[in-house]
Amino acid sequence: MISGNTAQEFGGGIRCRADSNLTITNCTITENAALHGGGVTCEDYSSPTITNCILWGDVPEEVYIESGNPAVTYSDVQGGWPGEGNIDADPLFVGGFLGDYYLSQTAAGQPVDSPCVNTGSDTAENLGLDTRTTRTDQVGDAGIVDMGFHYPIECVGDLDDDNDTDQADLGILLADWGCDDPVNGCVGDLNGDDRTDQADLGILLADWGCTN
Ligand SMILES: [Ca+2]
Ligand SMILES: [Ca+2]
Ligand SMILES: [Ca+2]
Ligand SMILES: [Ca+2]
Repeated sequence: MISGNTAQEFGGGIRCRADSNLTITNCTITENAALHGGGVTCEDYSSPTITNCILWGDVPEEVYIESGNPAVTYSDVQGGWPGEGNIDADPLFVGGFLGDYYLSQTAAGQPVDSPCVNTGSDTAENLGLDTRTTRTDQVGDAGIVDMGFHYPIECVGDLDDDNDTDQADLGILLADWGCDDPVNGCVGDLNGDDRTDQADLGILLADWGCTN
């Protein structure tokens, strides 16, 4: 996940220099900015291999070539890029448990499917990404791999960060019951509204027994 970076001159997200032939796989490169190549810049005969990536919303463009020949396939590139499996379509990011760049999917409750779902180069299992997710409901990637970054799957009720949702987490929530603190937040708050109440208890109980 490469986002929110800026560079004064070249390569807001990634700057490839000095014959760099790096491999960039299942990355989301978005909202980066530079004078040239907000997403990726290729200089000094650099030819990165970019696969299953999303390059979207970088300023002023996604890929800038000073010299080199990037091999881009099975990727979503704003403005388009030649290569097998490439698309040029809004990836339809949605916010979720761990960040802002999950992919919209009807199976997870959003109204439409992102064009980046099931459009990668291989199966999620073969790439080791079936244990990670692009879905806001944290169901692991299945079938053909989705383009872009995959978030880790975490227990949403895990308040003490020991990778499970159990009595210890319930104890923390109940000890914080009634907290309402928009300034400092509440340790038992699971839905981000700076209160610890029935809504959070519901989330925790729905996640009861989760381990990862
Ligand atoms: Ca998939
Ligand atoms: Ca826990
Ligand atoms: Ca525990
Ligand atoms: Ca809450």
